Amino acid sequence: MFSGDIHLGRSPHRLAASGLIPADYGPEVALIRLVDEAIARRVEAVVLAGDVVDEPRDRFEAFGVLERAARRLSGAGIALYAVAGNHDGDVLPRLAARVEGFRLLGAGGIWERVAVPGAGRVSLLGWSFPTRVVRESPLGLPSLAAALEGRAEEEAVLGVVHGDLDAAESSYAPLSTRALERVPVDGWLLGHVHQPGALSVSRPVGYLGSLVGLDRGEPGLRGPWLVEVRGRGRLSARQLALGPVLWRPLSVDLTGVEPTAEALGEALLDRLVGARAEAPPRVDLIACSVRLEGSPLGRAQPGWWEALSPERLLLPGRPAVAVVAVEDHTSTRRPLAELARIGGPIGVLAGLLERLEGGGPLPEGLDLTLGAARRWPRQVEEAPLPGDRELLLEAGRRMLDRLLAQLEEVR
Ligand SMILES: [Mn+2]
Repeated sequence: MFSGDIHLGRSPHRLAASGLIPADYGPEVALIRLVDEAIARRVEAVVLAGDVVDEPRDRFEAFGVLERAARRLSGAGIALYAVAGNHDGDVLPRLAARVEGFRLLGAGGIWERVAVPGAGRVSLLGWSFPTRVVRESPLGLPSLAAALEGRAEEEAVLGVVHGDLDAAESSYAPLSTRALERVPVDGWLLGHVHQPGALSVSRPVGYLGSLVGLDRGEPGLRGPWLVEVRGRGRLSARQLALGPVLWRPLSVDLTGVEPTAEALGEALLDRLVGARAEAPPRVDLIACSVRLEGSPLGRAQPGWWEALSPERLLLPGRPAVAVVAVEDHTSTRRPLAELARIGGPIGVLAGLLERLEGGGPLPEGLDLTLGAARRWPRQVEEAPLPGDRELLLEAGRRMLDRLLAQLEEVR
């Protein structure tokens, strides 16, 4: 059983505003579930693909959690392996030395191959971050070929490494898909990016994803991957949706709805009940990021929905459903062409948006600003952002609505 980034020590703290206890839905709970499942399924090994620990200051919590996990697994005859990532390049090797039964692969940045006990002819090929920053691809290291020497003809090898796929300039162990594919192994299971890749293929090369979504930037199902090896080149991988919280975007169309807290409450309740009905069985909480869309009746003041406070937007039950964020993307939906004829700032902006919507070129000089916006803040490095055009259109639409509201106020 394989897990991507766990980030022990991090907490989905946003849930506190909903009156929930964040730790109930965090990495520790997710890891306990993984161990339960590994024992129930009698797997041979549990393998963690780096960023097991969020920060060195989290060593105390991580030590306790990993010690317990290792003890339970070894009691069931299951081996526990890990590679270190950019977050825990310093701390994980030290913890591995302290925790009995916790085996670090590729310590010190030197590739290593180990046979998995009890798994027939299956071995793991791993590499660990020796420091928190690695600018060269670990696939260029001479220890890679050395680690593969002496491999038996019928031996299946699974590669496990933490790194940045197809990002040559990355400071976090850049790895190219092509170079990974050239290594004669049966698959690569990677840590780093929190969005899981498509690994349910005969020769998987991609990210395992976070073990549990840590914030709303990680929507969708999360959990460990069950990898079965029936022989060389005969692999199957499937994800087990064990994450206690499911972060999900939820759009609510307010077209034709009065812009009052009352009417919004009703529309929201409908959608939350619907989201609960679609929940997978092991999810305890659905944390929704609501996006208000459409054209409500009449003119609403910016922020009118704030009358609904987060601690009231919680549907208890199993799973519980919480609204953790609301973004107002409702629009006047007056045709841009009509607004463009108004003149002044509204006309200029509407004209620009019209050209953008029509597929026209992005305005010059904006690429630098957008580049900066993408690199900052660090917390979103692992979450996908919308495209440049979409970002601009969203911001422009919002600005246009504000300008129109101001115009109305003046009148
Ligand atoms: Mn990472």
